[in-house]
Amino acid sequence: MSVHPLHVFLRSEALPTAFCPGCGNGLVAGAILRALVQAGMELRKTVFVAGIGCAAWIPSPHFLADSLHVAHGRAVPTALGIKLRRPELQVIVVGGDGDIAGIGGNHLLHAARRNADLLVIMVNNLVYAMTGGQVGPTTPHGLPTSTTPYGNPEHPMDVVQVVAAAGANYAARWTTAHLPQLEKALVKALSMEGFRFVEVVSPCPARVGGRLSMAPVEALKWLRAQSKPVGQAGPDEIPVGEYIVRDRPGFLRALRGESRG
Ligand SMILES: Cc1ncc(C[n+]2csc(CCOP(=O)(O)OP(=O)(O)O)c2C)c(N)n1
Ligand SMILES: [Mg+2]
Repeated sequence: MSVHPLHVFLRSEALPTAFCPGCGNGLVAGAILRALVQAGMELRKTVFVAGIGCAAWIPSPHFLADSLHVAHGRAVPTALGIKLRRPELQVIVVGGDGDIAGIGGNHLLHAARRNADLLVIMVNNLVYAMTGGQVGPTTPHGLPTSTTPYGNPEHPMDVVQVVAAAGANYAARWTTAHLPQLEKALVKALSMEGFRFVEVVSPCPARVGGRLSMAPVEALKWLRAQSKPVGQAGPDEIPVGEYIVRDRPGFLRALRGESRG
């Protein structure tokens, strides 16, 4: 039997995965590992931090790397603490839309404002999936969820735009139907300092109604057809690409006074 080359980065006891059939989290996991290899990063010099939720299970239990599971929404401040104490480590946060933008939204905002030297990967499946598909900050207007059975009366937040406006060095969105672009974005983000944010729109066939509950291949085709470059996307389309690329000094250099003059 042939063994996939990325197997060296996976904990064998975590396989087969607990993710549902058709979940996008496996695609995101593969993209992260391939990007780390392309960027020449060593897993032993990488620390993953995750809060709570399905997406927060991408690094732990799957990756053969140091990883922390912390309280819901608190991955970003925990990761910043690690980075401040061990600046030589690449610190990567992985989590869901509910964890990162909902429950941890205030941490996200201020880490971006500080340009904290972290890479944050937010898997946006449009709902709080692990707990049953409740409405969240990224749920599209009108989408039925378990807590809005007649359709979401609220409008979603464009988290990438918010993070870019708050002061991040890098902010981009792709989907699980754009894996080469996603990998390229992650490789670029890994080479930069400061706050880097990559959102991945991802299907959840188990907990999301509407189009993302379609059969996996159909859902990916729909995601691809629905995506338009940033600035060209209509109201019901998904803007993909880079929102901001800046080279302001990151938080660590700013603390050392290296950002002045
Ligand atoms: C403080 C706290 N509040 C609520 C929960 C319940 N909870 C566990 S997972 C989860 C949903 C996470 O959603 P998201 O971050 O979008 O990840 P997904 O499961 O969709 O990948 C919630 C609300 C919790 N564990 N802790
Ligand atoms: Mg979610």
